[in-house]
Order: sequence, then structure tokens, then C-alpha cells
Amino acid sequence: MTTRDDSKTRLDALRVEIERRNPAQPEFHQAVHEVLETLAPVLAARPEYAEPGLVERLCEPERQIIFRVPWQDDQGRVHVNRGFRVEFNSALGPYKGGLRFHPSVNLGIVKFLGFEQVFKNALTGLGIGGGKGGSDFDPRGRSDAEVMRFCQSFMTELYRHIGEHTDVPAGDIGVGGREIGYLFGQYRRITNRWEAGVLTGKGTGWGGSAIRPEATGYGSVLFAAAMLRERGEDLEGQTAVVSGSGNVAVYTVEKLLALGANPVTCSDSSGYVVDDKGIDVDLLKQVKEVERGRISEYAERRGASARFVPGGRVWEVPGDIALPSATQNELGEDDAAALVRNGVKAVAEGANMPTTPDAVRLFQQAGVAFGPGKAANAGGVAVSALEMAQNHARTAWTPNRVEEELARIMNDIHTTCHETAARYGVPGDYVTGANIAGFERVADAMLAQGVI
Ligand code: NDP
Ligand code: 2IT
Repeated sequence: MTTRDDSKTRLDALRVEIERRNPAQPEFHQAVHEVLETLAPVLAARPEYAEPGLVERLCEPERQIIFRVPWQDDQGRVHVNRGFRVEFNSALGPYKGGLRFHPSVNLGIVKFLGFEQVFKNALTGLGIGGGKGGSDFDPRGRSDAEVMRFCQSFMTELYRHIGEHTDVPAGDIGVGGREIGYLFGQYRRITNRWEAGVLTGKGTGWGGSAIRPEATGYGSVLFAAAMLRERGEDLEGQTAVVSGSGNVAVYTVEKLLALGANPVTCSDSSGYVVDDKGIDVDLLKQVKEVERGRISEYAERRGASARFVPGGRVWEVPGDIALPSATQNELGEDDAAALVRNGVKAVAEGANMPTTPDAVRLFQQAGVAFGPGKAANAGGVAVSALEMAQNHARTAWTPNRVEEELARIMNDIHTTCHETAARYGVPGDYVTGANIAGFERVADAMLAQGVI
């Protein structure tokens, strides 16, 4: 019989081996560590999962693609970027996950995101495997024409690896509706196919799903609401601290306002805005989505209630709930200590892995409800899967129908994580609940499909 201690020893050895074989990929190590350290109880309880090689296969991407992306700027200068697509696991369906364009992108970052995506996609209960991609291209300050040429060059290599039944990319940091449009156009031109289901996040006039732009932010607020409900509370009147000011943050703010909460902050990599009257979502959209400006411009135009704090971190602002929605490792131990001191009750990760492991521990020790990204931000990829379903049926659902499905899926994910945590003796631990529930779904499919 395998005990929890045996399983833990084996998982620790595997982690050390993964770190040795994947040097200089700290974010990938962090994501793997955070999952492996929660799996010992399930390996001990379910002997079939202790099969040699199962967890090892889960931690090794099925395929990793790296390619050159040359493109010309408006002055005719040639730039050479690097493109990535890591096809991590297809046991539950085609690889599914976003593309990130940001100068910090490297193989380790794409692997951490792909690994998280496998568990997240499993939690949605929909038929999607996990993958992730992107480039170290920096879209900031680039003209539309430059972004278009970059996207066309990127797709000129990527097209051969993707397809509606193979691998279905979408957006992430630096990739939104504009980029998906250019990528889809180039895919259609090269393949001479109207294959709507090859990309998600398309415009609603040409195969995109209603509510996809809103889905990640709306979903993480619904997840926060579900965690509060579990404690006999609701969102009404709660002050919320939100980081980021991109796609996820904007629609997080919008949903918080719709549900009667009071979001008071937003940020970007230059600093944060705090608005005593609550964030004005129309002004935020105008500055960020229409003008593609900086968050400091919001404060300049909002009037006396708002101020911009250059270089500061939103976590010093008191709030009842926190929704980190910018990037990985943006909320560290000191930030968590400040939030706890200020009485935070719940944290829902809109971003992928924004909270460092020390900070997660601190929240859990303090009894704060902590919703990890692979559960809390799954609304985006869930609506992407609904977009694939609509594309396959050549139909388009109403916004109401998509929103109802999104709400149902987020509540189901919350219930699954909550019940799984209780079943394994760690009630209220959404991290363990999400990891084990996601693991069970992928592992069952992998076992059924043999050693591949
Ligand atoms: P956007 O590109 O729309 O916005 C990103 C925001 O995060 C910007 O405000 C940006 O500020 C800030 N940011 C990015 N990198 C850094 C950094 N290194 N340091 C400080 N701030 C940074 O991206 P999204 O809103 O789509 O993504 C935000 C997070 O949500 C990411 O972790 C992403 O993986 C995750 N996510 C996204 C989903 C989606 O559907 N889009 C789905 C699920 C998760 P600046 O402009 O200054 O860089
Ligand atoms: O991290 C994520 O879940 C996303 N960026 C969305 C992926 C998708 O395929 O919609």
C-alpha cells in the first residue's frame, strides 16, 4: 500500500528531477511545485494514479515548438523575435490556451502557463486539452501596421501546427481582438479555409462568441462571490482592490460594479490609480481599450476623487477582497501581509499565478478564502470552448445564454474545488481542491488512453 508519506517522497524526488531537466525556468518550477505538493493524498488514496510514469508524463509537454519570427517595422528595419507554442496535454481535447506577446516571454514562462492551463481546462468540464504560446515581441508603441505584419509572420509558421481539432490558440497578455483578427486573416489566407474553430476571441461579426472579451473578468468576480457565499456573505458593498488595467481587469471592474461592490484601484507596470468614488468603468475603457493609453491618464481625467501613485503596488490600499489581474508573481509576502492587516476576506486570482507561494501560505494561515487562477480565471477559456461549440454548429448564441452558461460553469468549478478539498481532509483549501480535481480528470483520461 502507498501511504501519503511514500507518495510525498516520490513527488519530491520527481520535482527535483524536473528542476534538473528544465534548468533556468523558475516560473515552470514554481507552477509544478505548487501542484505536486498537493497531490500526495490523491496518489495515496487512488492506487491507479501511482502508476509509474503517469505524473511524469503529466509534467512533460507533448510537444514544444520554437520558431523565428522576422518582421519589418514602419521604417523598413528588420526585427527578429522568437515564437513559441507548447502543446502540453491533449488527453481531454485539442490543445487550448492563449498566446502572450510580451518582452518577458520565454520557454519557461510558456511552459508554466501551459501546465496551469491543463488543470484549468480540465476543471471547466469541457473537452479541451492544454497549451500556451506567444512571443517576446513587445506590442507597446507599435503601429497597427507593425502589429499586423508581426501577426502575419507569426502565423506563417504557426499555421502548420494548429487546427480546430488539433490546437486552438486565443488571447492573453498583449493579444486581444485586434491581434486575433490579424492572425485569423493570415491563417485563412494560407490555408484557403474558413475554419472558424481554429482561434477563439474572434469578433462577434465573424465567428466570435458574445461575452468572450468579458468572460475572464466576469468569471473571477463570480468565483469571488461564490467563495463569499460559502462564508455567508455577498459582494454587495464590499471594497475591492484590483490590479492590472487590461482585458481581465477592465471586465473584473465592470462585474464588481454590476454586483454592487466598489472597485477602488487599477494598475499597470508604471504604478496604480486609487479612486475614492470607485473606478469609472466607462472612462477606464476609453483610456485603455479605445485609446490604448496608460492608467495614469485615467487619474488625470477623472478629477479630484482619483490619484496616480507612480511605482506603487495596489496591495497597500485597504479592501475586503483582492483580485490580482495583471501578471505572475505580482503579489508577494509583504503585499499579502498588508492585505491581511487591512482585513481582506477573499482573494480571487484573475491573472495566472499572480500570488507567490509565500503569500498564498500567508493568506491560508490567516483564514482568507484564496481562489487560485486555475479555478478563478477559468471563465475565459470556458467561453472559448463555448465559442468552439458555436463555430462547430455554425450558430451564435445570445449574450444572455453565454452569460448563464458562464455563471453555471464558475459555480460548478467552485463547488468541485470546495467538495474535493473537503473530501481530502483540507476543507476550504481551494488550491488543493483545484489541483486534485483537475488532476483526477486529466489522469483518468490519460490512464484510459494508454502510455502515449
Ligand atoms: P492585457 O495585455 O490585456 O493586460 C495586462 C495588464 O497587466 C496590463 O495592465 C499590464 O500593464 C499589466 N502587466 C503585464 N505584464 C506586467 C508586468 N510584467 N508587470 C506589471 N504589470 C504587468 O492582458 P490580460 O488582461 O488578458 O491578462 C492579464 C492576466 O490574466 C495574465 O496573467 C493572463 O495570463 C491572465 N489571463 C488572461 C485571460 C484572457 O482571457 N485574456 C484568461 C485567463 C487568465 P502594462 O501595460 O504596463 O504592461
Ligand atoms: O490563461 C487563459 O486561460 C487564457 N489566456 C485564455 C485561453 C483561451 O484559450 O481562451
